[in-house]
Amino acid sequence: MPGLWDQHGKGRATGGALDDVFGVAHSPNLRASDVFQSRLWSEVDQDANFYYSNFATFLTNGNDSIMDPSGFYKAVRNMPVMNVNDYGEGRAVLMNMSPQWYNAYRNMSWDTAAEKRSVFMDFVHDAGLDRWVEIEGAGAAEHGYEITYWRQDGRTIVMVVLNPEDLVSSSVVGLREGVTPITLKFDTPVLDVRDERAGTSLGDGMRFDFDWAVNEAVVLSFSGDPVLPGDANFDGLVGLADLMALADNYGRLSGVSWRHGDFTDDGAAGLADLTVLADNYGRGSRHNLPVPEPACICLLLAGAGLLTRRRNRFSMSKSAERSADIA
Ligand SMILES: [Ca+2]
Repeated sequence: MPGLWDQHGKGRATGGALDDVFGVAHSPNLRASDVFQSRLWSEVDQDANFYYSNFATFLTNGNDSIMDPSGFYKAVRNMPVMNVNDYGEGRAVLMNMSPQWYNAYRNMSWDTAAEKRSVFMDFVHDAGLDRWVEIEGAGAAEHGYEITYWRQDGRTIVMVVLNPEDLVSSSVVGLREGVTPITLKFDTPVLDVRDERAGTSLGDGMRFDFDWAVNEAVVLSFSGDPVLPGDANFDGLVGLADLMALADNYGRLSGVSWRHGDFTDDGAAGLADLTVLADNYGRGSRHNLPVPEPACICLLLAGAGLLTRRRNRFSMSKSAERSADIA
């Protein structure tokens, strides 16, 4: 639960609020000497070390930070870098990555906050994982927010939090405050969305607007999982009905929605959308599909054939013509 943790337990006589969840113990008597050297607020002497060329020298020059056996530098020396704790019916994983933020600064220098985030996200993407929800156009605020989710009783619950420290002003003490209008954008539609804080229904869609009090969390939920790419009619399958929806709108350059076959969210229906559908054709409950998977390509070719016939009646886009040529 990023952003919810009193990270050093300083505000509570009994330690961190989630210590029992993570199976660790924050000391309420933490002193500067327990965090690297003597500079509690900054953890390392940034002024003395900023021009060092890599994070290893940055974290050790003029400091006495120690490296965990995993290779990560430790901020709080009596805390583990990582701890896995069975809790209730689940498993809580502590990742104490605070010093790694300085690694990002080493790599990215004075570039924008969003670019600094790429120091982490590039590895995530390389591992084959892509975000399915993000704050659209967050800009410089991007590095500070986290989105997490879990599933419960057939619904997916999504929580958006901000790194609560005030990193904008010269002081890092206290919570960042204010209300920021944001748009949460999903890669594919989500259905029966509820704002769990306001208790209001938000319907179906890919974008949802919130006035986010940044020292609180945005909490929403939706039914099941996000809609499959290419599932135009929201029935949990990617099949012939979806191909027909796209075929009926193929070549339209504006005003096209997901249900019309715009799977790339650009307002048009064309070859890129057909590619998304082809890549996902047959996903869902396979035994319910009208045809076995080997017929998939034939169906797509038949769909392209429909498009060719439509060309005689409507002005088609170049991408549609290309598709017909390929077919
Ligand atoms: Ca479908």
